[in-house]
Order: sequence, then C-alpha cells, then structure tokens
Amino acid sequence: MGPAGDTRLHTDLRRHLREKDIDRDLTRLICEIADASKYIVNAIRTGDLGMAGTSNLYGEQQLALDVLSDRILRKRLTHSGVVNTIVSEETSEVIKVETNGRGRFAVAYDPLDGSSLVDVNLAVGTIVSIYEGHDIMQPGRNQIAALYVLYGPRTTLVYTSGDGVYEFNMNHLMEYTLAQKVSRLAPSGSIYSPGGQRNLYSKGVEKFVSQLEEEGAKLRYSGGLVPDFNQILIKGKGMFLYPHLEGKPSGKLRLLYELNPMAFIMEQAGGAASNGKMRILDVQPEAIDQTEPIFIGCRKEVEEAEQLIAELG
Ligand code: AFP
Repeated sequence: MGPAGDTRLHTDLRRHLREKDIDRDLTRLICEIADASKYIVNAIRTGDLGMAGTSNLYGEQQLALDVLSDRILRKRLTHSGVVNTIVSEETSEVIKVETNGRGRFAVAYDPLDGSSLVDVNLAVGTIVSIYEGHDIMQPGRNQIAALYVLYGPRTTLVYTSGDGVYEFNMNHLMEYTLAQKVSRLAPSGSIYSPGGQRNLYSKGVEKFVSQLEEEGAKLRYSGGLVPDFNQILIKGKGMFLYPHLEGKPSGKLRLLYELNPMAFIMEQAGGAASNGKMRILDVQPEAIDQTEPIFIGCRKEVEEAEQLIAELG
C-alpha cells in the first residue's frame, strides 16, 4: 500500500484496465504485451548483442535482440487466443494466426525499435498498434488501442484505447503500476527532435526548423523514436519530425508500426501528427512496409510545418 493507503497510485495495469471497463479480450491482449516486455527488458539487460546472421525486410542486419524480441512478442500474441493477424517490423509478410475463428484483433508491432542503439546503451522501445478485425491495412484512425514500452533508466509503458493516455512504471517486482494520466500537450513547445540529414531537407522543412530555432527551441534527438517521442509527450511540449528528404520523399519511419500508434497516442494527448500534407491517421496503407514523412507534437507546430511545406515544398 502506498502513502496514506492511496491504492490509486499503485493500481496495476490489469486493475486499471478493468476499472476503465476496457473490453476483456483487449485487456488480455494489452497484459500479454506487458508480460512479453518483461522478457524483452531482461534480454536487453543481459542478452547477446551479437548479430543474428539473418536480415529483415529492409535488408538490415538483425541483431540477436531484434530476433529474440520479435520471437518473444509473437509467441505471446499467437498464444493469446485473441489475435488473428500479425505484422512485425522484423518479418516481411502478414502472419495469419490459427484461432478457430476466435481471434478478434489484428496487431502490427516493432519489437525493438532503435535496436542499433542498444550496444551504446541508449534507450529503445517496443511499439504496438491494435485493430479490431482481420485487416491490418486499415487507416490508423481505426486503431482501437496503441502502446509503447520504453526501455530506459526506468521501464515505462504508455497506452491509449481512445480515452486518454496513461503511463505506467515497471516496479522492482516487474509489475506495471499507474504513474499518471498524461496531461494534454501545450499548444506549442520548446523542444524539437529533427530526424534525417539536415542538408537533405526541403525548403519548407528547412524554413520550419530555422523558425523553431529562432524561437529558441532546444534540439533533443537520440536516434530512438520511442525515447524522443516520449520526452515530448511526457514534458507536454515539442515536436518530432522525420521529414521527406531529397532522394527519400517518403521519409524513413514505418506507417503501420511506428507512425500510426504514435499518432493515435499523440492525438489522444491533444497533439497532432501529419505527413506534411495530411493527418497520419487518415493515410490508407498500401504496403506493410510503407514509410511516411512525420511531423508529430504540438498542434500549432504541426500546422505551421504543413503550411510551409504547402508554400515551399
Ligand atoms: P533502427 O530501429 O534501425 O535503429 O531505427 C530507429 C528508427 O526507426 C527510429 O527509432 C528513429 O527515430 C529513426 O530510425 C532514426 O533514424 P536516423 O538514424 O536516420 O536518425
């Protein structure tokens, strides 16, 4: 029992989801993912940082941890009994799960986003996007839940199911206890997290970033989407961008399992997410490995970026 017996602060994830009357199958799924993260965080702390000798869809050498994290999460989802379709950043095709027709959810995930940062001891994360039904190629606005786990100095889990954003801390018993309901973002902020090579920015993006700097914004960029995003969400201000680049018009980040879940969470916290031309959550996916430029954070800054891109490209 916490101070003055306030159990609210020590509500664990499952109890929180029950108290919010979240669908029982969705509660089960979110708790399965939370359980999987306990094995992933152990693997990060103690696991093999060597190369797995295989490569993923993008031809990137897979770290043993990538493969292991993917296996841990996929096994949990497959045996949950509530998932019928899986897409993972680490595999190149849609996986259909045999559930005798009981599987309700389609799930897209990045099991260890930022894995190239593990060997330099920087924070990494797991990102998950959840839909009702069998179709994983739905626009992000159809998600029924989205979450990420941030493996940093502390391990935290942040989720939304469409009724606000909640952050949980993993305690010494490896249980997730409620830390806070994430407050709404300020209309504009003073942090910016600019991905991609600056010399490849378009005129509109270059002007947008120069304006942020002239307004005194501070650069915060680690190369890991989850910690960089989390900093803006929890501080309640700022802007993450990985824009269209010369030679890379669709940017780098993946729509299904990086941008859609982060966009759902950001909008639920009062922010916005755009590909520079339209709302990310309205993009109709055409391929499981589709990438999109991303401008995500305080609503005012996202609108400013869209305007400058419309004017200058
Ligand atoms: P990896 O998963 O290959 O490390 O890439 C991480 C990531 O997808 C995302 O987490 C970062 O925001 C982005 O790439 C960083 O890209 P740059 O290394 O080009 O800045």
